Amino acid sequence: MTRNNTGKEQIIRTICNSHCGGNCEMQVHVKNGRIIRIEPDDREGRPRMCLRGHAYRQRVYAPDRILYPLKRTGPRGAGEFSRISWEEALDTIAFEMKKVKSEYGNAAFLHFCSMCDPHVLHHVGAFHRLLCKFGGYTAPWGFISNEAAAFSAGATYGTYRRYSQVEHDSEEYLKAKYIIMWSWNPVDTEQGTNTPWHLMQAKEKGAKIICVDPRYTDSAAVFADKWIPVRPGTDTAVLVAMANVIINENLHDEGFINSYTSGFEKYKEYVLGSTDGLPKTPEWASAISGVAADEIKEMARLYATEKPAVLATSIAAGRTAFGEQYHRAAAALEAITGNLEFNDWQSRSPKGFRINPHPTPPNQVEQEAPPRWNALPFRGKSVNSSARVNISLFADAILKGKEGGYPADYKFLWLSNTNYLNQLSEVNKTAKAFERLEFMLVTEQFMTASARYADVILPVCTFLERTDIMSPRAASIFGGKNVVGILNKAIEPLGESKSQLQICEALAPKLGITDYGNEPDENRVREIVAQISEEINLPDFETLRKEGIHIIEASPSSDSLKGTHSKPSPKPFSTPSEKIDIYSDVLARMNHPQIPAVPTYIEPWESIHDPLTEKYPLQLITPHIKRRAHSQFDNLPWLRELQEQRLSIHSTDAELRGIRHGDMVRIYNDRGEVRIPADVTERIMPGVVAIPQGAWYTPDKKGIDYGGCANVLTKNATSPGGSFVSSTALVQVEKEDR
Ligand SMILES: Nc1nc2c(c(=O)[nH]1)N[C@H]1C(S)=C(S)[C@@H](COP(=O)(O)OP(=O)(O)OC[C@H]3O[C@@H](n4cnc5c(=O)[nH]c(N)nc54)[C@H](O)[C@@H]3O)O[C@H]1N2
Ligand SMILES: Nc1nc2c(c(=O)[nH]1)N[C@H]1C(S)=C(S)[C@@H](COP(=O)(O)OP(=O)(O)OC[C@H]3O[C@@H](n4cnc5c(=O)[nH]c(N)nc54)[C@H](O)[C@@H]3O)O[C@H]1N2
Ligand SMILES: [Mo]
Repeated sequence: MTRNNTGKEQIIRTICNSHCGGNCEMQVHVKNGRIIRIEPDDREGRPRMCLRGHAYRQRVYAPDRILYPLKRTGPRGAGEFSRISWEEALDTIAFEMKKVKSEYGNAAFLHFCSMCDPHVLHHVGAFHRLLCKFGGYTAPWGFISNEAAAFSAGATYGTYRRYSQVEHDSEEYLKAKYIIMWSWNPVDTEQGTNTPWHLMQAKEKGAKIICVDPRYTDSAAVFADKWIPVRPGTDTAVLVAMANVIINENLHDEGFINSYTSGFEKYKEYVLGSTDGLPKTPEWASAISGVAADEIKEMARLYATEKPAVLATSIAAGRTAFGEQYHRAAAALEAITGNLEFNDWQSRSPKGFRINPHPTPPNQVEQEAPPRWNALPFRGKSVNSSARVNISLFADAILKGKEGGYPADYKFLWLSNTNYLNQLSEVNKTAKAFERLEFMLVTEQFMTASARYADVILPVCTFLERTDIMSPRAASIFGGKNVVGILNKAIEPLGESKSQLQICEALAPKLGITDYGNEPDENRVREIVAQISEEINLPDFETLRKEGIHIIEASPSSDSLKGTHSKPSPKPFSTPSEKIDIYSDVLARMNHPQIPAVPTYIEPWESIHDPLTEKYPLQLITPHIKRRAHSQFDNLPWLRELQEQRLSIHSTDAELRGIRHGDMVRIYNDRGEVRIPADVTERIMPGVVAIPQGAWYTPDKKGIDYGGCANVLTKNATSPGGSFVSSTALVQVEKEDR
């Protein structure tokens, strides 16, 4: 695995995990220190890397890659920078950090690190350790992707591990007679690399597949027997009405309910309307959601009787106004029909394989703070700390600080592996927040919308230019088995770019930290392998690094939980009742009208009944797109060629506005304006429009975005449980008047 310049071609194995739901083995062909080709793994049953993985070579050698430290020379956001030395960059950062620390204290530092290449060495842990050694910082809480699902799983099962109900094993799909794909489009939106393959096998074996989505997605086209369009944000009503049909027709599974759930009677009262006088009938849900009552009845009956049935509810519908209710209602439906598999979800968690590469002191900023009001007891103490800021509200926190009820005034922002100006809601508001900061540091590979606001940008290398380890984790692609993998370095870092860990190692002494350490990546990875080997059987390091992803065959805790619809071990749930809490005491104690104890439909803000519809009559959703991982890869010509950034709009809505296929349109609301071409189609329901999330915010002088960044239009608000809300926004669309 040594790198040389002898002109011989070498194949180096690594794992691509660039912030999608995949983990794909890569064979990187290197000649004379340059990547000449990237191929997928070709072994039977192994994950096949996608178009983005194939195009990674273009990303590494992109002409717009940032290869040197940069200092801002123009106003924030203008993108005017000049090259500086590492020495100057580190001195500047250290000076500003010390100043902010002495003037405002450590809580004034905000640091965020997202999920790209989320491995052990070059990820959040490296920054966290540095900042904790520096006296602490304000960290975020809340998963951007799925906080609603995590909140629901916490309340319902007492764990946040089974946070998404697409986390089913391939075996479950292969056995299923009936599969509901709800808010789930795995053909485009990666959720486990081999998932579409397993779904195809399920279909070939005769499973009936239904797709519930406002869009007729590629997944609906390929897999589904039926597409059921639903109004965004109204899924809970449909799920509750399905429970109504099931209970009224006595199709629920009494045995399962009695053995494994708690609070069914209270849910039944809500569903049948005995408490509020409003039975949650299919007709009731139909008026809310646009789904025909007969469709709801049929889905309910088939789901309750065509067993085994899988309700695969993905997380986009959870990123709506009251998203946690959608996940709670889905979990309740699964439980009352006994369609819940237990075979995997404890073994899924690689518990016990705690990697502790470096001792890290506690984060002083969080030490004394009490838990936040909506903390769930099953989450870690630091995640529950009221000193943290909800990730989606960080711009609001910068703008309002202590006066606005936040725990501190925020002065210094460090973004690593994230592009939050582009990726969190209300770009124009976030831009204002960035302008207020005393100092902003961004560690990046590209001049993103966020990086344009930085005072200093540090160049980060790609995962192909560093060594790392994928720590033991469960992967649905391997039937829930735990896996471990080595990410081998294929080439030297380009230009003066450095890895995340190298950056922290270089900055530490400038901050007066003498014990951060400084060691080659490979040594650290060897140490970690040795550490894991104490707990589980692993091949030696050299074998492991040649292998790519290593499947850990025997999983210590899985034996007792194997089998088809096997019953769980006596008390697998850490809820107060030690059962599946359909009624949750923990939620009841929060005593908040919008966090009810049983799953409840709550009308979203900016719904079709909002008076705002007079100005902005269309509901905007912002799905993920195949050719990008969020904002990543948007700048690569190979991928741009494949899919244009367009607004999907139904032909009747387009006709009403004189819009023809391909016309440039204005999409706007009070928060901003985007202009991109229209895709006039019948593959989206009337009244709903879609902009694929992640396109690079590219404003003109008036602030009109021609890049197609959906978050110019989304609202900066969280659900009561803390979910990022990216699919609850009203807009108007009209033809661009040139
Ligand atoms: N190619 C690619 N794959 C990715 C990513 C990527 O950026 N690109 N991102 C990865 C990450 S980090 C995440 S979190 C996951 C996200 O995974 P998801 O959240 O599942 O992905 P989305 O594409 O946003 O949404 C899935 C489907 O939900 C539909 N939908 C939107 N709103 C609603 C609603 O209110 N109700 C219903 N029923 N359906 C709705 C959309 O039309 C879409 O077809 O994807 C991962 N995979
Ligand atoms: N409207 C709307 N907005 C959304 C969503 C939505 O559905 N709708 N989805 C949300 C979701 S689920 C998520 S998870 C967030 C994602 O939000 P982000 O995490 O901000 O999105 P990315 O585009 O992945 O940004 C990663 C950035 O890190 C840089 N980077 C720096 N170092 C590295 C590195 O070592 N490796 C890699 N690969 N990149 C590095 C990349 O160049 C890139 O600019 O977006 C959210 N935003
Ligand atoms: Mo995500």
